[in-house]
Amino acid sequence: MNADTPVFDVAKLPMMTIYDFPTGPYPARVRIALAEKNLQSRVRFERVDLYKGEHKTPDFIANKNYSGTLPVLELDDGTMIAECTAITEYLDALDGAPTLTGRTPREKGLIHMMSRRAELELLDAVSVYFHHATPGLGPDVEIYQNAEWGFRQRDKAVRGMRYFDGVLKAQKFVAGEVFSMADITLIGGLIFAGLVKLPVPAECEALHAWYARMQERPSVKNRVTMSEPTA
Ligand code: GTS
Repeated sequence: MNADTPVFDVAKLPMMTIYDFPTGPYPARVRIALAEKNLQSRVRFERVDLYKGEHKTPDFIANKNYSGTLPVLELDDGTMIAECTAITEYLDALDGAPTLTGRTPREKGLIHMMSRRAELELLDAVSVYFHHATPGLGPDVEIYQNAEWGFRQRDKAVRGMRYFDGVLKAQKFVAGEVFSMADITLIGGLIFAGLVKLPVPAECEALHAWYARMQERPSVKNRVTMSEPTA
């Protein structure tokens, strides 16, 4: 940065709204990203009750997110951005420091690839297991379940844990030597695995050690309480 570079002032950003469910694993991804970027003060949270199916109402589908999932980011001009990766990319682009999605083309490519891999091989697989092979969000919300598919995805998630254990044996973070969106996605996967009581195999020592380190980060530790009133 030189003397002519404008200083980024968080306080000047317009307020944004996040529609989410405080303990949800996908919402956790955006909450962690917000805290890592120090943007909490520019966000108000609106709780959408998943167990009541508030994310599947015609109004939510039409006006918030066609896919009927959380989280959703609403900008001050009413624009709705869904999908954790898209939201994280938006937040990251507001300011360069610290970067969560990469600085160079190489970093950006690797981070996106590893984050998507953490979704495909772990987080989304655990989610399918939850929705198909457990009571999930309850009978009013889970209108179609396929337990066999759910159990296959559970097994895929455990294979994913072993894959990421191998990755983390060779490098400090999921996409290389710096903390990134890919770490946040994998954290989301392990949060979800914890909620559905799907343990990380004991022999995955590198994955266990990495997760213990991640849980020390204030962004991860305080993710649920960050939306609670402070007074
Ligand atoms: N691809 C989406 C993303 O990355 O944002 C997936 C979002 C997602 O599945 N969110 C969960 C959801 O809305 C929220 S939580 O389970 O983590 O709290 N699930 C409800 C449903 O009916 O699928």
